Amino acid sequence: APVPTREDKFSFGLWTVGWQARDLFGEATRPVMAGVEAVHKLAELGAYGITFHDDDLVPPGSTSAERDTIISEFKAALAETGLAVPMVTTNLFGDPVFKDGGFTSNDRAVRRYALRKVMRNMDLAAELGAEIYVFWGGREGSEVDFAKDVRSALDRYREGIDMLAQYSIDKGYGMRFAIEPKPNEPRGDILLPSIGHALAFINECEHADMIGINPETGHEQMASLNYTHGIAQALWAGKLFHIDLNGQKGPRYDQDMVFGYGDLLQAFSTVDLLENGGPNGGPTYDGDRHFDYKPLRTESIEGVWESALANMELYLSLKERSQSFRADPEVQEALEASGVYALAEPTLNEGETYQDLLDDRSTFEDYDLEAGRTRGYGFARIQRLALEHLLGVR
Ligand code: GLT
Ligand code: MN
Ligand code: MN
Ligand code: MN
Repeated sequence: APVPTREDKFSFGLWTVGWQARDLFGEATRPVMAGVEAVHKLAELGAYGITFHDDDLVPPGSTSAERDTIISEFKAALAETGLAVPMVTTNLFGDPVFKDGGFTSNDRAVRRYALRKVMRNMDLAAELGAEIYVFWGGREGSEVDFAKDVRSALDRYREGIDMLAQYSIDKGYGMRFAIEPKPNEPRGDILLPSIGHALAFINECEHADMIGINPETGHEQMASLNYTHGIAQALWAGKLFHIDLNGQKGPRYDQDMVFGYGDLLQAFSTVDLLENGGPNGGPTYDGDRHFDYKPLRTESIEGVWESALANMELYLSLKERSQSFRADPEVQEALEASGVYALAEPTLNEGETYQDLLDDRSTFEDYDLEAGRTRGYGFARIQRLALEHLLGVR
């Protein structure tokens, strides 16, 4: 299998490899992992970066002296290994105080506390050189429709994001924000449930230019949405600021499996898009390839590192397969024959007006409708070739 290196820009949340596997039905099956241990082991496996929530790194309730010690040891480990901190985020979901949300809690004092918690952690993020700050509003939502005024909640959400954006600007942090959508869990319904909702929300923000999204594979797939299509639209809008890769088997609870374990074919098209930018090229994603997964609860620490490696290896394998797919002359010919490249051609000629179109009898009056109706597109061939490349049987 291909060996991950720093240049591949893989990163992991401290909460992923550090997950103690406490779930809804059972206690933790693994001990606490210190940030320093994660840094060393991830660097050893070939990762580029580590990310964290404030509370992953510094356990809630720590004194400020303890906090300082943890941070300085963490920094020393980063310096020793060369691991980067490309992204940082806030835990606005674990503490019972956030049971009705952070920025959108019905309780104003909670909302003000949430903003302070973020600002404090943004200071640390800036100190560690993080350029991306993620907002996953897992508790922003409701179970009871009548108990949450969604329009006011969105006003408060925007107010919070706008204020924090101003904070980053005034402090000279130069951060870019990335909002992470999720349809449900832990709330019955979460605000900004999909990529599309998040993109529409961003357009209403004051500093929209510095706000993008952090879409997670499984979160879109929980809603039966096509993740590759979603990130393609985010790229198209210039909003793919960060990414959470993992695996999910269709619409069920958030599984957070290793990348590729779930809809492998879609993982293939995702990697193809991220690495090749689509058939006609175009802008693609150049940030860290961040894995947000949970090592299986059945595993001891060996299984944790096994699964961390699996994420990176699978990504690299799919990258190789996507390169062979794109380089295959038969694939190129099939894409050509199917009009995949030709879709990049504007529908109207340069300078052509609707009047010109109306005057062009070949487009309607003389159009060979029957030919359009009966033609085949040849997508079946592309489907077969893609599968063959994915399986490595070509
Ligand atoms: C939490 C969530 C993830 C988010 C993390 C960032 S926390 O684990 O399920 O999808 O990316 O807050
Ligand atoms: Mn998830
Ligand atoms: Mn998660
Ligand atoms: Mn995530």
